[in-house]
Amino acid sequence: MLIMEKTEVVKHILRNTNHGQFINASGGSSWAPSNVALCKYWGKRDPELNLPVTSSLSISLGNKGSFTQIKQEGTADNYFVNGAIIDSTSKFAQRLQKFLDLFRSRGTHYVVNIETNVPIASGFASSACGFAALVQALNQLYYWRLSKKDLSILARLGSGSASRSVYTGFVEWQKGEDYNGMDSYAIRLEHNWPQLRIGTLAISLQEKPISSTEAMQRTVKTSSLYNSWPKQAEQDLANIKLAIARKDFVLLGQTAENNALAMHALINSAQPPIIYSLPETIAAIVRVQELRLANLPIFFTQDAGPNLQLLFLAEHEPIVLRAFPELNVVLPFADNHVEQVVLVDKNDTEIGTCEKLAAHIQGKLHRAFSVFILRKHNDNIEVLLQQRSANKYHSANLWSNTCCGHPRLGEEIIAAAERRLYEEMGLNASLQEIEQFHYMAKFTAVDLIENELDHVLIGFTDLNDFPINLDEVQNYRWIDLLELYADLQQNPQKYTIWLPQALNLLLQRL
Ligand code: 2P0
Repeated sequence: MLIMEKTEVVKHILRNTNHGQFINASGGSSWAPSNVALCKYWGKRDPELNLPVTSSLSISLGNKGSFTQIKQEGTADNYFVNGAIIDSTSKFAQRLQKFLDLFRSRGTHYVVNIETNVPIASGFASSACGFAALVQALNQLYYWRLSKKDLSILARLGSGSASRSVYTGFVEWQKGEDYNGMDSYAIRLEHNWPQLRIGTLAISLQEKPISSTEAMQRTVKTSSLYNSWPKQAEQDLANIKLAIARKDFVLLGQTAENNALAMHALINSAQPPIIYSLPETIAAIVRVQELRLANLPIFFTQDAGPNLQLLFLAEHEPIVLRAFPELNVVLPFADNHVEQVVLVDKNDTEIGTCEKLAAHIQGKLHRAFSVFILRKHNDNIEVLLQQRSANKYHSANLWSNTCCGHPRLGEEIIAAAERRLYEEMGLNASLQEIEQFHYMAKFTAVDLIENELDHVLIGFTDLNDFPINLDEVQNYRWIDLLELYADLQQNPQKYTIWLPQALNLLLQRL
């Protein structure tokens, strides 16, 4: 059998790139999503090049992934994960160093900064997004200008599943036949499925006792069931592709779940056996089955670890979140800047993001803003109120301050408030922040919890007519501030629950 080394593959891929002659002084950087396989990769026909026995198919995990920056500098490699330096003798550092050895010229070193929101080595596929982001960052650092196909091949040399993380959405990693793996790379399937939701259920974030690489090898060598796997994987792949093309959620979920269970049966039957599930994993699987018996279309998949990924549709998200209150919801096809809120601590320090509906069901403290547009009228100050549309997910039809909303990740509060004011009220105005307050409320009718650090902003206008967005706002009116204060005491049911607190802050500042 012909054997090819990683170095030869790298040489082949980089043959037309002038590798090493041009280096971007400011470094290279890239983001890549994590992915979860619906039809799993389990078993290598070539462990050196991570060539798989079967093709696999994954879906990217929304905004879960890694952002990697790389620079060529210094007298030794230095790696940082989320700001903390990594011990150079750790397994993680050694794996990274060995991979970078494929690209460095003699005597050169790298500083690598990895920002990730994916736990490392616990079956949430950190190596997938890690290696994909790294090769894309190297592509920038060295001006390679490689195709996605070549980047997928290079990422595969780091970790098999990384070949799929150079794309978002549904991705198929075609196993290929060649001994050198030049035909073993991922392609993106052109189907979108915006209603699809994935919920990551973290059972344990401890480092797993046996790496997937090792478990995979042991399974192939010792499991008496392994012979049946290639056929099953091929059939599952065909069914999943069919399900995606037809948007047949039950076929997709059922096939993905069966595929994961079959993979775990192989792993369990290795010698000595490997069991990734914990008691809590099994309890969650039983819960999924119970929900399904109660006619909820929900399925799970499980990678080489104890954690589960739940598959469901947007319309069932509220029920699923109530059954699994700690679920982290991922939207593989949505614009994650729009669909996420920024989670904060009591001091308004960012601690992460969360899908908007999930944050309101789980009651997670997040950043919000409330805008008051004011004008002087006959020596009094008036405020522009909006009446929320009948379609709003909470506090529908109630009167409130001029506009409210949530900043997107990385968006300044003032910019977010000015954007939202225009989107809701059709009004362009410069705003300034005056104060912030914490407010928590339960909306029992819709079973949602508001837990917000609310920034109060003010602005002024001379306008009288506003081209309101009827999806958000059904009406508006000017009212004298003190008259509003009095009416809030008399008719609180007409107004949103946060308005009194926000108004009090405003009155103290005027
Ligand atoms: C997958 N997994 O398809 C399968 C299913 C875990 C379970 O690919 O040895 O880190 O680096 O190629 O990619 C995890 O294994 O393994 C994995 P290597 P990798 O997502």
